[in-house]
Amino acid sequence: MSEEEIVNNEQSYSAKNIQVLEGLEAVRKRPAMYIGDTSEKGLHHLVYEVVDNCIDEALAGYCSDIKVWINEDGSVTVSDNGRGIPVDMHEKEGRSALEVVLTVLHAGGKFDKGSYKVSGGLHGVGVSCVNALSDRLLVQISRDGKSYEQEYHRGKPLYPVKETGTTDQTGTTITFKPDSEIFTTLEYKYDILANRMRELAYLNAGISLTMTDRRVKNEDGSLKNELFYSELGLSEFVRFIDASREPLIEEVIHITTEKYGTPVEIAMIYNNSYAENVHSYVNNINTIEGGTHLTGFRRGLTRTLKKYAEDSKMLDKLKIEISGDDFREGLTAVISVKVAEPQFEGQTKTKLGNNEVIGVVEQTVSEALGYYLEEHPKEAKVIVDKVILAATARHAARKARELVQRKTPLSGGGLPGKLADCSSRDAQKCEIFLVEGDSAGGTAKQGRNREFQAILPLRGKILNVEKAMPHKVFESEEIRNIYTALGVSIGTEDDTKELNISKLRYHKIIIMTDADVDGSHIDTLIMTFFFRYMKPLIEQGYLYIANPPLYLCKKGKTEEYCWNEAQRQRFIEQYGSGNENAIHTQRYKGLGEMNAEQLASTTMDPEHRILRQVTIENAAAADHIFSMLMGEDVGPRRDFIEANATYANIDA
Ligand code: 0RA
Repeated sequence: MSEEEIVNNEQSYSAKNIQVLEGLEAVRKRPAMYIGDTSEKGLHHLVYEVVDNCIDEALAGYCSDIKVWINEDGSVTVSDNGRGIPVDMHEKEGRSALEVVLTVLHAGGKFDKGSYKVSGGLHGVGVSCVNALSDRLLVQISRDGKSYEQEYHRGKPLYPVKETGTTDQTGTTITFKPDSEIFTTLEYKYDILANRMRELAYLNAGISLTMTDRRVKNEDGSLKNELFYSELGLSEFVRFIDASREPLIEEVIHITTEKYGTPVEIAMIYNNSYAENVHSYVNNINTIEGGTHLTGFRRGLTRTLKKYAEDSKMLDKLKIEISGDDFREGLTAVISVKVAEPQFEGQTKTKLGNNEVIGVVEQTVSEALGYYLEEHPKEAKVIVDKVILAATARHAARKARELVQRKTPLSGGGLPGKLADCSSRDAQKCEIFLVEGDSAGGTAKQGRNREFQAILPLRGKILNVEKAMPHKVFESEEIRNIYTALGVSIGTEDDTKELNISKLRYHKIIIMTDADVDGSHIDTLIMTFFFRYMKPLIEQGYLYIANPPLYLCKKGKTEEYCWNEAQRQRFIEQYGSGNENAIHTQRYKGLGEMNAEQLASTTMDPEHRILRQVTIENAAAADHIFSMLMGEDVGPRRDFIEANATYANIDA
């Protein structure tokens, strides 16, 4: 359809079609409107957008293999073995269908009649957006025995589609280099992309996704490379998330149906932890704010388990009420629905709004889980026992929690004795350092800017919340101090686990520990606590890790702090003419080895420090990792911190 036709056709005069009229110039003018933002997130979003189109091709039944490469020059290649985007001439437009798909907003699915787009990126913007935001894009098509290609610069074709040879394959390969005029960073992170590929593999059983990093060689000379493929889909996803947890039932409960035309897939298992780990997806998009599918799941679960427990007289002796939360303690589940016309709501547009989906999922769960419980009385008893245990523990936790709430300052009083508070009351400007040990805490107190920096020393290792019952967590003095100091409270009258952060006293919460193995373990313990008990603070970007230097290098009067070996080598080059022995290196093992002034200038002062922000790119992957980290192995723990705490001099 030509642009003119759209204008003249009253029927198609919808907001969606008006957008079709906009050229790609609109995307370049307001990129954030189309891909969320122009930072690291948006940069990676470009890849998801292209891959989602390949997934659509796979879900339509035409594609089995998707490959992604990060190239040496920073570009990315996404390749599939689908039908290939059509290249035939579009008579009225006077250009190829391929060019239309790549240069017209929302034109991606125009040829796909009948089948609705189940995948599609968060904003469903299509590959034309990726094209608009790329300095260079090359598309290569194999179709009808021939190969074709076309190149673009910032969305504009450099030449018409050209035939390049013959082939017996079919498929689409897109290579693009994001535009430095648009993005604030151009560096692709392997782990971020790999996490998404893994997620997509679990969500779409039977599709293989390969990820290769051409920038990184393994020891044997091969390129860093992983294949993500799942035969069993969500049940394997649940196994992956719970890899380090102890299951209470042997088999994952796996439901796959289509109800009133809506495909629903659910996998769930109970483990012996106290955490609820329910992840939900709509059209392969992680709905981190939940929505109607999650509501339906919870209702179905509560109703079915409660009815089963009552009917089998297992609750007769129980004197306390069971709440909805109790049915989900130790539950790990993934819910994936495909909705033809999803309505996304909420702050980050990741909350499903379609009301009809509540009933769809609730009925699905009720029927399938009801049937499962009848068929598996042994497992059913284990699950109900776990629910009863959760209800009992919740009553104990409530008492401990009330203790926390009483101590939470209502009007500025009652702060923990160990807290050295700052004088400003403007939370946006205020920071709190959670410092390992009283001695480093003392140094930090001396070195801080007391106007806006507060210090809370923590005694050594805080409780491992991954292993402790919730009421034990609330009984821990160190943890109560964190709640009280931050001004954060939990669970009011209705006895939920809802976190109240409206009175948060600091917008930067900075974990500051020694730069050694123990320190990194403490970082992880504290991050785990925040992940499980104060997740919104991480989601809103309030949690950071301080980054103390590893060395102080000296040559005569010249001194320089170094954060890594490369920086130290550079100092040796510059001031010792490459001679290691001409340089004096002081290795800092702990914060305590620095005096107040050194600690302040290297690690605390916003002018000079480097903070690492803790982010959750992928909640399911983080879940897997946090449960894994709590084991004895130090290796993966460090890797995690490196990969997930983004380095950024956020003060600069
Ligand atoms: C438009 C129409 C058809 C397929 C595609 C686009 C398509 C797009 C992408 C993007 C990445 N991989 C892709 N594979 C296919 C239908 C083609 C037909 O009817 O033969």
